Amino acid sequence: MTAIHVWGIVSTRALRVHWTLQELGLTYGTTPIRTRTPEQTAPAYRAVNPLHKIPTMEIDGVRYTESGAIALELAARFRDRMDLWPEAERARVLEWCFYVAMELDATSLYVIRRHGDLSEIYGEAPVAVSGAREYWLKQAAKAESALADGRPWLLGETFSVADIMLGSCLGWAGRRDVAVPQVLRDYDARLHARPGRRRAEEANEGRMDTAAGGG
Ligand SMILES: N[C@@H](CCC(=O)N[C@@H](CS)C(=O)NCC(=O)O)C(=O)O
Repeated sequence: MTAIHVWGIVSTRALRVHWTLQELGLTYGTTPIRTRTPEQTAPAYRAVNPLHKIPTMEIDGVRYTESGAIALELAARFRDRMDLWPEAERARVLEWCFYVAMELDATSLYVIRRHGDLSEIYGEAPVAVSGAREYWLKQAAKAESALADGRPWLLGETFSVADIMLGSCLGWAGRRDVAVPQVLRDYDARLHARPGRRRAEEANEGRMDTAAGGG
């Protein structure tokens, strides 16, 4: 059996990994490291991930960082359980993943977070924050328009890693008081109704024994 271990809880990026694992019905070990705690910067975790960011995943003795890459690797390895990265839509899923990681996460929500709530660490930058709020809405229009025809998921009837990536950012946006178009709110409600998402929230909040599976 494949040995999987995840470092990181209570984080949007860690949620992506827990969510993928939960959709796939896998059991795994978790080290419940949180951001901005002494455990995150301690030598023990620096030995796992020199940048001491979360999440990190180890699978069959090999470690990976970057939540999107981890989710895709899991999808590729375990597609016989559930196909979260359909071959026919390979590049489309990648397109959505890079869009989420770059446009919604790195240049919008993370800017708002770093220079808003976390400004004591990263510095005040009100112009950057208000610019990022506008940029978020402009970029979110791409996802809004893809879902405007009433399709349940980004690819249509097939739920994929693209939805895990986008869904993680919608939850994050909700907590940052960022405007979210109604089409994306409805989609977010569908995502929250998935048992895999509910289990992922439990795992990401440290309320689940992920090695045993189930909540
Ligand atoms: N691009 C990375 C970002 C990882 C990341 O920044 N994680 C945050 C928590 S959500 C973190 O560890 N922040 C603490 C720090 O930057 O020191 C990914 O998607 O995995």
